[in-house]
Amino acid sequence: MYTTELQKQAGVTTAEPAELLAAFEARVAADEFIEPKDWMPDAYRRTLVRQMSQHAHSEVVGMLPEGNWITRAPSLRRKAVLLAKVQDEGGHALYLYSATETLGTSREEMIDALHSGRAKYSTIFNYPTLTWADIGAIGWLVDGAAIMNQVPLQRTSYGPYARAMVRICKEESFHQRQGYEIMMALAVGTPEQKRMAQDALNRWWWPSLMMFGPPDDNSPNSAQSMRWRIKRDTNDQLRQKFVDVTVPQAEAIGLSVPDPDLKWHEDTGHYTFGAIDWEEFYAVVRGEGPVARERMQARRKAWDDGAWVRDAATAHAEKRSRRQAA
Ligand code: FAQ
Repeated sequence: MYTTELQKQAGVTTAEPAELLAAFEARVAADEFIEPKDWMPDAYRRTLVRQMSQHAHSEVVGMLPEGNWITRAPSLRRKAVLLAKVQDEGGHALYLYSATETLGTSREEMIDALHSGRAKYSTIFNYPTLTWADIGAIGWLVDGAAIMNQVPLQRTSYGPYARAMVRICKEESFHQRQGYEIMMALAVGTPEQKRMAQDALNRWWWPSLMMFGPPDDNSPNSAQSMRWRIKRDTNDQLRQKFVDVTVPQAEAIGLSVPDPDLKWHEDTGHYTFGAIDWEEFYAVVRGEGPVARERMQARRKAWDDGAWVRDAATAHAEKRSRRQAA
């Protein structure tokens, strides 16, 4: 009764009641949301904690490359917009950490996994931001890729994750537009500004395509995550959509995508594109990205510097609950 074919397929290692598993699978297949107090297989919970916490870490580490440019934004308007965007990313991390906590993993455990190098975050944030045009490229391409991946996650099977995504997607869409607007302004600026915009596109294009993860035939988690409707599209499907949408945007502002093999196919309505350097991707995943060490040092320092705030908040909460009890 306990070890069934269904359990094996689901990657369930501990004995879990077949009836519960079948009811869970049926709910997922009927597109019902699974909620925190509902029964779920251990492997489903683990997969969610892995993906959601990595997603949260990406948001928080993702504040660093852009935060670096707040003091150097070229005008007050640009500074205010960038400040708001970076704060939004911090907010996204908070919704995602909170949603992950509903699965029984504390924020401290997640942060510890990030700081000790056990947890991943998106490879894209291990590349440096060299010029102001990089801020445009990040908004346009990185937030653009993030939206492509996150719009389907509004229908992911875990309720708290799906609901967090609704607000995140609204904000990401503003981020994408502000980035594209920076690129538009540079593209019609001086020859030097246009060169900067093209240089940023050249450096961020391929890492943005890598954000979607390894190709489907080399993506160990995809099949199960698709079956459980945690992921609604595969890595390659989303990457293709991103290329199809983004190439015309580059053309519209007179920039060229740095891929000599890029080709439009009228019959399929899709582009084909050149080979992605997966060696580079795996090296960055292993922590060998150009600024990976710097990123982790900055996160650890922020955590240590914030210790007094956490201590003060805990002391305040204790004082309040003692007062309420009295
Ligand atoms: N970087 O089997 P799969 C943003 C890992 S948010 C690093 O295909 P899965 C907002 C993967 O974890 C950007 N590692 O894995 C923003 C797995 O390792 P594991 C983040 C990667 O989970 C914008 C292994 O490779 N978005 O940008 C990457 O089914 C601007 C095998 O891969 C999300 O996290 C990568 N790029 O699919 C903020 C969205 N790709 O864990 C600031 C939610 C793969 O087994 C500024 N996540 N790996 O040890 C997802 O949709 C999925 O987790 C994927 C990967 C698609 C990222």
